[in-house]
Amino acid sequence: MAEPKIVFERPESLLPVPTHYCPGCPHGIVHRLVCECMDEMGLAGDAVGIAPVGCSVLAYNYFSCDMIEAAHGRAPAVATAVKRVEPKNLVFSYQGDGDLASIGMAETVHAATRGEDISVIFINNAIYGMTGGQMAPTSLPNQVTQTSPLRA
Ligand SMILES: Cc1ncc(C[n+]2csc(CCOP(=O)(O)OP(=O)(O)O)c2C)c(N)n1
Repeated sequence: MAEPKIVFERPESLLPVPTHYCPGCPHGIVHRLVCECMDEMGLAGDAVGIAPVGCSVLAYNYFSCDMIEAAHGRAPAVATAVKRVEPKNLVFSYQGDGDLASIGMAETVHAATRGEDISVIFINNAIYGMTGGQMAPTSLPNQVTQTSPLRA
């Protein structure tokens, strides 16, 4: 009889620990996708990730590569510094929309304008998740959130 073919495995660079995310949260799925890419490209040993403030603040517990925690919204600035010191490393930030597009918009826009050679993983769930679902700059017109409960 033919050996069963394995079609679903945990990526090597995704640590084998349970996450703290709520059921159905996309952070775990995106962690997996990032790790699949790092594995495919053979870059996990040379990667440095920057974790944000937000629900994925503990992302450093799940990636097997080196990780640094940044203050709220400041991940692109930290990533810029790491990349300039270690240009051969893959340097990526992992940020929610509150972190990236609200408090950290200046760092995001300026890193992009400077053309920094970093990767930014942007997780847009259209609200501030960690603090309870408040309206974010990315919330959609008429979106009901904890701080905008009435539709216009
Ligand atoms: C300087 C500062 N301001 C505000 C907060 C409160 N705070 C913590 S997480 C967060 C929003 C995070 O939302 P988002 O980046 O969209 O990530 P999510 O939790 O939805 O994954 C805020 C406002 C903080 N920790 N530090």
